[in-house]
Amino acid sequence: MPSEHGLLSQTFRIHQLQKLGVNLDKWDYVVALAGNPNTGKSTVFNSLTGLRQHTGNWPGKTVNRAEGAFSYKDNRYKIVDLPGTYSLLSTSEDEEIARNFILFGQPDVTLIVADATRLERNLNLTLQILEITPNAVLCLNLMDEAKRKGIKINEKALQQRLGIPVITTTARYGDGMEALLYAIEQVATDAWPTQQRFKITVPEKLEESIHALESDLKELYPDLPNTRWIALRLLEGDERVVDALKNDEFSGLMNSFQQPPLDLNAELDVLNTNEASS
Ligand SMILES: Nc1nc2c(ncn2[C@@H]2O[C@H](COP(=O)(O)OP(=O)(O)OP(=O)(O)O)[C@@H](O)[C@H]2O)c(=O)[nH]1
Ligand SMILES: [Mg+2]
Repeated sequence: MPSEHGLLSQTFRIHQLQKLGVNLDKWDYVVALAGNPNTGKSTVFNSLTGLRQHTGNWPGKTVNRAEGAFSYKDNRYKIVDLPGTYSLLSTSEDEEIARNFILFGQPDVTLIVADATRLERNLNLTLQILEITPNAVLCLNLMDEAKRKGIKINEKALQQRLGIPVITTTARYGDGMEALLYAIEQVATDAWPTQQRFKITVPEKLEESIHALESDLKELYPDLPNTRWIALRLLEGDERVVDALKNDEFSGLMNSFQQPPLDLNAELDVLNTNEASS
């Protein structure tokens, strides 16, 4: 039985996912599929979900969204294919969708699909995602291409530095998918050790400013997830985040927490049924 606070944040999260357009039929865990454009995200998505998928648009946007389901061992997973982006910081609609989903949807696992032949560029997005959430898996895809080009990657060292599972795949031929599923399960079920997670250290002065801003944010929005991330963006002058604060967008998100939708109990029933049957 989750604690009262746990239950509240769970119901909040369910509502966030609904607002972000995720169908809540039946799932135990939500996986967000992120990565640079053209790294094989959709290939991985298809390989994991087969025909259990449907497509539409992101709510209020013209950007395509694919959502699918798969099961592994005893758990059911909902997976959402995010738009391909090089960063989560600037101003395109794609980046906003990916960023908002990872930040406010709080997926259980963010699966980052990277092009193994362009690792340096791809790690940029990886680090930005790790700033938001430690619950990630890095999939180094296009390994056939990397081998052909004579690129060797020490994935064990990378795994150690990043503190998340790093799995090599050739999604086009389905290579590495079982290992990928296992890694997703490890992170989703908290079986992956958390003590060595990646942390970006910043100068002490900056840390003080982050703390000051964080406590203001927490006072204004007690349930806002990732206040550290938002404080960092405010200090950088990220226009989107500054605008969100000015336009009281965060407050809108919090309102939905304080006034849960009428069918919330039905959603909780679904959750409880899932818990009971798993
Ligand atoms: N050689 C090779 N090609 C791959 C692999 N995985 C995917 N591809 C190919 O790479 C191309 C892009 O794959 P997608 O799955 O569409 O990539 P994506 O990341 O979804 O692309 P966007 O949604 O446009 O960002 C396709 O032609 C795939 O067949 C792989 O492991 N090896
Ligand atoms: Mg795609």
